[in-house]
Amino acid sequence: MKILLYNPDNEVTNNFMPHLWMFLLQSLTPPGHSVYLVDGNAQRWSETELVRYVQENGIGLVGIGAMTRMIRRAYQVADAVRATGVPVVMGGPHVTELPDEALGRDGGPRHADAVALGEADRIWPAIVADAEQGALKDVYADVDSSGKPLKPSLDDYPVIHWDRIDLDQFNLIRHFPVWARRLLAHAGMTWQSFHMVPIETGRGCPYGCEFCTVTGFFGDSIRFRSNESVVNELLMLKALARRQGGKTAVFFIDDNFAINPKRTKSLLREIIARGAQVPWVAQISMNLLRDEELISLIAQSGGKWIFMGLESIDSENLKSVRKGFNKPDEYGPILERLARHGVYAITALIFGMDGDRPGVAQRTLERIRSWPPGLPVFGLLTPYPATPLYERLASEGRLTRPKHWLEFKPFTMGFSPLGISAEQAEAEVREAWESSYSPSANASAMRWLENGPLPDRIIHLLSRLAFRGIYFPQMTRGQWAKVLLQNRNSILNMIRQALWMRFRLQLHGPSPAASHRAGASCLPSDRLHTSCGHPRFRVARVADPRLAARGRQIGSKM
Ligand code: B12
Ligand code: SF4
Repeated sequence: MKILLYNPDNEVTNNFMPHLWMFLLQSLTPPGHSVYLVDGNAQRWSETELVRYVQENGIGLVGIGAMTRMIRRAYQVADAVRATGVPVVMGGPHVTELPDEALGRDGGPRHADAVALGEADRIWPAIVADAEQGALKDVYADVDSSGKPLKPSLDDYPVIHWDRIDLDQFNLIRHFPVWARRLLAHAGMTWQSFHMVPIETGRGCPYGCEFCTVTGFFGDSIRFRSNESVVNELLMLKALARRQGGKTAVFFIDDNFAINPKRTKSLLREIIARGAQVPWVAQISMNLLRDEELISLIAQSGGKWIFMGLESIDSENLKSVRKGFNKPDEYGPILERLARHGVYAITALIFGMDGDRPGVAQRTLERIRSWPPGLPVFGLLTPYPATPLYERLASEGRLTRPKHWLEFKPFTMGFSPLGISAEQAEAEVREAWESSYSPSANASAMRWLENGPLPDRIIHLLSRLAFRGIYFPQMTRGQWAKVLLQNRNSILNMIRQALWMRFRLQLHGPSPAASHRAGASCLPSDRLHTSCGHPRFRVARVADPRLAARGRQIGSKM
């Protein structure tokens, strides 16, 4: 049977990385079937185009995975496919939380022939077998005889053959503008390809933050892959990049990569010992980053960016969403410690919490400006279905759009906040994005980093330009041209420095900065600069592209 796995586009941004579930299910598909993968973020097909693809390729089963944010789009596609008589199975967090909606058992239309609840690793082969027999059941779930959900062990995690998959469509360099490619080349980064690949090393987070679906979905039991299987995957990717004359970076998509610090350190040590370092990004909660040894291992093993859910700079807010383990007073020192090791942070902040008042953006921005430059992202507190937050707001009668996902509007409140109006909370988010990614904020970040290696700074600038696109539409050439024009001073400055560096190289051979690229280390400078309001460290490590190409089209079809 021919199976199509489809990931709907998110209707807001392009994507910087493929979605792991498709590759995982493909690896878990029993022999004898052909699996086609289409990521709607790369192949922006209309329903008609997708249906044509299904028909022309004789697809017998379509699998669609989606988070809540993409579910409206997922249902549209599913409806169009089902109308042709091809069965659709849906999986992922949203349908796990609301299976009746997808199956039309809540009074609404039916969108799926079957739904897979929770982790589908072990139930996928049965779904495929039933579909082949034309005998799909409504619901598939990995449960024991008493109906209790079973969580797959990751001990026998399948090999995802990235080296056999045509990753060309995921090559982010292809989508870099010419000036950026030249800039990278002048700085010695002459890669033919750059891929960001998702790898999971473990599942689960026991913290149970009120707004998060993870503890409910994966359970609070944490499971890990063996170090060996993760390191082998990294080595495979590294060899692949070498063969292609390119670069691969990895996003460890575990919800909390250091949830068991002992195990994380042992994995990082093994990465270092086996020479499996690639530039990587991971999500780690800030309370786990107090550990200097962990940070040092992160840096040595290739860690470049850590995604941290800081959520709020107010302790009371954090307590109100069960995230009191975040200590706002520690944010600055931890971010500075990371920066001293050449590791920077993507910091997620949420507005609309019960303690927020008008002016929350300004207060938060002031705090952010005192930190080393990172990539802040701002959102509104969002009641995702089946979260404790959803239940609380529903019981308090505060949900204004109880099915906000069916009328998805980015950066729009779904409930009435307590100390601020919904409109004001939305305006605060806008202000925070506007200010954080303004040309002057970008220039200030570049000044802060000016003693760091040039490749680091180029990547940082590209990342800033791309991250802006999470809030402000940046999907067309015209929109990009405007952003580039606005940031021309920072860009020209970087081009000047790249040319100067090349000139010096030709004249004198490798400079100390170039030896950093070769992996030399140096200690943080002891001087503190305050000319632009930030403490400044001399950073020895070199970053490679990671989230730099957010806002590009990628996709997979095999
Ligand atoms: C990586 C990731 C991202 C990436 C996504 C890009 C990418 N290419 O992967 C980035 C960083 C961009 C991202 C952003 C966001 N994310 Co996110 N993300 C994740 C994360 C950490 C990992 C996803 C993953 O690959 N998991 C591993 C795979 C194997 O698990 P899985 O996808 O669930 O798939 C399994 C099952 O669900 C099932 N399955 C899935 N699909 C299908 C399909 C079929 C047919 C079948 C049979 C089975 C099946 O089988 C799989 C194997 O068991 C998850 C948390 C998590 N651990 O899952 C959050 C998560 C998915 N994200 C979440 C959220 C809320 C967001 C944001 C909205 C946050 C925000 N406010 O901005 C944004 C929105 C992004 C966008 N533009 O649309 C929520 C979603 C909750 C929900 N109900 O929708 C999650 C669950 C985290 C959370 N805190 O609750 N995210
Ligand atoms: S620490 Fe992160 S993954 Fe864990 S429950 Fe909280 S928000 Fe979710």
